Amino acid sequence: MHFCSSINERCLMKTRLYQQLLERKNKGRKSFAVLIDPDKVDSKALDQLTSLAIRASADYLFVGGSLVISNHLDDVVQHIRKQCDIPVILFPGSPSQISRDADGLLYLSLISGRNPELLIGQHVISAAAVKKSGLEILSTGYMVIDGGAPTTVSYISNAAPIPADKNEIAMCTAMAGEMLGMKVIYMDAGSGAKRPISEAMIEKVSGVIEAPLIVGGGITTPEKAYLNCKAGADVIVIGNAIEKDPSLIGEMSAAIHAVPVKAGH
Ligand code: 1GP
Repeated sequence: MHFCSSINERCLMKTRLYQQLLERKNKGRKSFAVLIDPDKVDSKALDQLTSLAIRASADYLFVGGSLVISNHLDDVVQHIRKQCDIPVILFPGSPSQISRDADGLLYLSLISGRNPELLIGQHVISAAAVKKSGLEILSTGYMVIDGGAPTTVSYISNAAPIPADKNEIAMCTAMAGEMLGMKVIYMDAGSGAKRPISEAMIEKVSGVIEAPLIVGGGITTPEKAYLNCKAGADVIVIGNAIEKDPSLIGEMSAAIHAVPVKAGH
């Protein structure tokens, strides 16, 4: 009894990030999320990334990776918090990747796969800890799309990705996720994908859902980021390209924010 009530006290459902995502979507304002993999940054690299993200007016910092071998997720999140007030959203590869110092958590269910562990199993195991964290929980229909080569996520998830040209499967998967109550849909070609998701698929999927649509995986140029947004992506996530060349943060952000907002806003 005591266990349940202490969890509930901590967790008066927060919705600030979700409301902001919805508001931006309604206005047609596109957002840029810089993905930081805790395994790939030391404090110097982190300082550089955060100062570039501040200068470029990046909207979100996503933190996470498929593996997270190192044990310094909390340190990374706390370090970012000291440097800037850009919202930090966890993008976990496993239930152990939780830090209370973040603002929110993409609570991922791998709806493109048929691995029950990643649809619901691990969620049950970690539910009490996640709820107790006090983080804003963004229930996310996570769809992995074939990016032309096996990526860490496709290997680790042990689930087949949606074929890159099967727009109908992607549409129906996203619709089903939304009808099941997921608040956001994330289409991911996987980190470092050879082929990012096509504009045709993004357009089709965004046309059949009202939930904010996050798109990432293999986006390496500002042009591609811009076209993805024009096709209907609401949030663009970029990790690999920025790891290789952090100065791209400015150009990516400018391209994403250059997409015209809807008339009247
Ligand atoms: C991966 O969507 C993210 O899960 C970002 O991919 O690292 O290829 O930018 P990249």
